[in-house]
Amino acid sequence: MGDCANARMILERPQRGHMFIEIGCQMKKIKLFKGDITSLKVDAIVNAANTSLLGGGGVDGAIHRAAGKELLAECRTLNGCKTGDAKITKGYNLSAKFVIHTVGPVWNGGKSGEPEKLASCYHRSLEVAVENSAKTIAFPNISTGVYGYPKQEAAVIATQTVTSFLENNPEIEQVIFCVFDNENFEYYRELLQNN
Ligand code: AR6
Repeated sequence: MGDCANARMILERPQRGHMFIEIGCQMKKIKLFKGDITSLKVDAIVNAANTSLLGGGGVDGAIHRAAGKELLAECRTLNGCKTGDAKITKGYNLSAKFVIHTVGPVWNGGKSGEPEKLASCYHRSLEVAVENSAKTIAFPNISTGVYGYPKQEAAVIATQTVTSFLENNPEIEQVIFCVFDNENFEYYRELLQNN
């Protein structure tokens, strides 16, 4: 973990139910945002997809709806994606230039490599971002919806993996953790303030 001894939190005025929290970790490179990831103006948003990459519910459905049909057309050319890996497309009608599609593990009790696969999602997504010169990236809480990963354990893996990647890859300027529910919001706020 980096030197986040000076961590501080700035609560910005919530707008239309959205809330940004700025944490003084990693030279303020990490932010917490509560709301819809498709509303974010960043270089890349990450999609919690499935191995087909052909769309689904949850955040995947929201991203495909907001990006438009061209996103699905490009996804069809990618031949799917393995769990823990990530592939990139354009963002089409989104404000984000790119969508990085990653496939989280389905929770199966935790002894089937789920933590390593979830960490790999965050790590590979950031590697793909660097390869494509994306400097600002927003992540949803991968696997914590339909795939059933316990939210607190997932938040620990997400924050640790991103923090350690940022330590070694200064070209990434900002990572936004986009939470959608209060439970995840509280877990992330706690973790980001205390690390
Ligand atoms: N913006 C940000 N976060 C969202 C949004 C949104 N618009 N909508 C939902 N979330 P899930 P998974 C949060 O189920 O668990 C799909 O069908 C949601 O509250 O979207 O990785 C795929 O095609 C939760 O915290 O993804 C796969 O089949 C988080 O996003 C499967 O679901 C992830 O929930 C993947 O399951």
